[in-house]
This record gives sequence, C-alpha cells and structure tokens, in this order.
Amino acid sequence: MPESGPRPIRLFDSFGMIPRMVRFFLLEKGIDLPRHEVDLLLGENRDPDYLKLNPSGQTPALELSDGTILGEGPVICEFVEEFQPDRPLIGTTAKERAITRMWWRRVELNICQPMILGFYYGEGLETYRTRMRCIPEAAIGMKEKARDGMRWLDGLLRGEWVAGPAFTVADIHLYSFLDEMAEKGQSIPDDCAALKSWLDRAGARPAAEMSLWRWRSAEEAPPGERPRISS
Ligand SMILES: N[C@@H](CCC(=O)N[C@@H](CS)C(=O)NCC(=O)O)C(=O)O
Repeated sequence: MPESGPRPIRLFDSFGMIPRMVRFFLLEKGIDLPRHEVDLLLGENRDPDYLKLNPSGQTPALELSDGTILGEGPVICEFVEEFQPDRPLIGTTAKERAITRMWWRRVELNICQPMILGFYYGEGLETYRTRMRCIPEAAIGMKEKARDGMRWLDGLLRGEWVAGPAFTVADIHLYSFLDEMAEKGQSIPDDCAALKSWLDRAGARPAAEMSLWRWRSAEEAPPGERPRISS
C-alpha cells in the first residue's frame, strides 16, 4: 500500500547503468511513471533548466508531487521502496534491510564504481574528459580492481541471489552494470562460473529486458516536438 505524502510523478531518465537500475527497480515494483528523456549526448543535463532541478547534472532524477527532485539512483530506490513497500526489494525486517544494504554497498564499491571509472578513463575518455576529472593512467587499474571484486563475489556466492534467498536491489544494481559493461569490454572473468550463472538468472527476469534503454533519437523526435524539461 503506497504511503501518504508526496508521490513520484516523473522520472528524468537516460541511457547508462544507474538510470537502468532505477527503471529495473520500478518495473519490479510494477510502477509506471511518465519519463523525461534527458539527451546526455546533446548536453541537456548541463542545461541551466536541468541544473536548477538537479545540480549534479546527472540522471536519473525523480520528481515528486510536491516539486521535490531526488537525485542519486540508490536514494531514488530507497524512496520508492518506502513509498511502496509491496514487492520488497530492500528486505522486510531491519535485519534483512541491513543485509541487503551491506551487499548493495559492496557490489557498488568493489565492482560497479571501479568498472565505470575504468570506462570513463579508458574507452569513454573523449566523451567524458570535458565533463569530469578523468585519470587516464588509472583506467587499467580500475578495470583490474573491478575484476578483483567480481572474483571475490564469485567465491562468496552461495544462495540464488547476491544478498541471500531473495532477489533485491543489490542484484538489480550489479546486473545493470555487468550486463551493460560486458558490451564495453568489461566482461565477467571466465573463471567466475557462479557469477555467470547468477547473471543468467537475473537476466531471465522480464524486467531485465524491459529496462533496456530504447533511445528515441533526435531524428525520430525533432527538437520542436521534444518535451522541454519544464513541461
Ligand atoms: N551518483 C549518481 C551517478 C549517476 C550517473 O552516473 N549518471 C550518468 C548516467 S549515464 C550521467 O548522468 N552521466 C552524464 C554526466 O555525468 O555528464 C547516481 O547514483 O545517480
């Protein structure tokens, strides 16, 4: 049962792993929201109108019915879980929530973060060097660190899912990165059999495919017809 208080009314969305995580999370919850597709390639995320809403200049962001804008993917997931606890994805007791958050943080810090930095500093350098401080000499080390994290997790995976018997946001976060980064040259190491079969299990959930980014290019939606952020 959704709790009272401001409700989510619009998702500022784009390609990328964290936006995918939020879409995956919403789909698992059965929540369908209007979306504003932020054109990162055209720099719409650095547009003053967008920065007024979300000073980090990133996606995703969630607009609430009282005008509040929530940035940061994990925070958005936490809000949605509290807003609609049905189909729990962060646990149902204090202990389950703590265990989920522990694994969520571990996969984020040990795998996802170094993976994305390896990409920004490596293959993504030309795109990202004007947007953030890039450290090209760290690219190889970051990718290696992400592989260390995957091997570490592979050795610990016992149950069906990352945080135990229940499918949680820790699985969603990790899947969104591993699925997308495999196409960018950062696959699961061959010796990680448990992690590979986990990826197959997570990928078999309908929301895995449904959460893929389907870009509506500028050609498909000419600028005059594209909705403005304030609309
Ligand atoms: N800390 C943010 C990171 C979100 C993030 O990395 N968003 C990417 C999506 S591709 C983005 O907006 N990149 C564009 C940019 O930073 O210019 C979160 O957890 O939501």
